[in-house]
Amino acid sequence: MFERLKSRLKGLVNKVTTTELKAENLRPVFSEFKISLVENDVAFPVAERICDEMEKRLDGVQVKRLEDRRKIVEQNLREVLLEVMLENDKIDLLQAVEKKRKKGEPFIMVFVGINGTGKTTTIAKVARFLAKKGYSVVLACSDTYRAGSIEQLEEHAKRLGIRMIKHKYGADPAAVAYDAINHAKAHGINIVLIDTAGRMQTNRNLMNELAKIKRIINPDMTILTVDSLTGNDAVMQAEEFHKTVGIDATILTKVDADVKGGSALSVAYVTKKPILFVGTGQKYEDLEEFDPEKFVEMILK
Ligand SMILES: Nc1nc2c(ncn2[C@@H]2O[C@H](COP(=O)(O)OP(=O)(O)O)[C@@H](O)[C@H]2O)c(=O)[nH]1
Ligand SMILES: [Mg+2]
Repeated sequence: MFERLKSRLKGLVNKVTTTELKAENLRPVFSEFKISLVENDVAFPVAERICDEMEKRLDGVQVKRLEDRRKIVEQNLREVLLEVMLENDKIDLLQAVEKKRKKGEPFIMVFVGINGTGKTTTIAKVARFLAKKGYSVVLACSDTYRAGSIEQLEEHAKRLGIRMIKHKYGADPAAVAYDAINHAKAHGINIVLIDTAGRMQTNRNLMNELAKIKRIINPDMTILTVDSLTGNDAVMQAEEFHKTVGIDATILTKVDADVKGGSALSVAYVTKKPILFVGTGQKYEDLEEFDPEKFVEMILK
């Protein structure tokens, strides 16, 4: 996972450690590093911010011993990366769910994103995660568009032993969600997870439709799933979905296959919204809570 980003960061630390810490010597090193970040899916403004900040911090620092210098470089890099990752509010999902439960209301989550990013799979994973925490869950198949979508979600629901609310193909997605919410209210179910049809962030009509669905349902949390393998496009999707529909958090999928790693750094930065989970495989248990501190430690190791 993220091998290339890790190796570029290591290369940078080695190079800077043997460079005199003066702006004119640091500049070419960081300008090369900036390019290598962008090549590994780090969005340009994020790469620029990291490099500018590092240059500013290291310029004029006087340390003789190589080992001390390495420590200073590493420590600054750790801090700068964390700053980039923490430019957003943290979300405590379980606390938010608990708050609604105490009020006797279901917690409503709607999942959005383009086709194939892993919405449906992720919903099944999140359903299992929440069920394991002791909450009751109902699924809503508001993807009434894509052939096979109802059967796909239904299969997950069966395997997980939870209810799914569905209408026919072509039905109004908001009506399905509405039914699921009423079902949850009537049966005291804690959480409603709503699947939606995938759409391209560039399709105005479909994006507006999603904004409309959201207004009708009024969810507690809107989650965007982005496929980390799509690199810079993942960042564009995040920006556009956030602008048109409004999202509260993202889930980055397929990080198990992502050798680059930059999208994790960038998606949170451009949306200013946290990454809630990362998807690490195709099985239900392949879902990890995302922790920016641990992520930074991992890429610097
Ligand atoms: N390796 C890997 N594959 C995933 C992950 N999440 C989803 N997938 C796969 O991505 C494909 C598309 O997933 P799906 O949930 O149907 O996407 P949707 O169109 O957004 O609903 C499926 O083959 C999933 O098994 C993940 O975290 N890792
Ligand atoms: Mg789907």
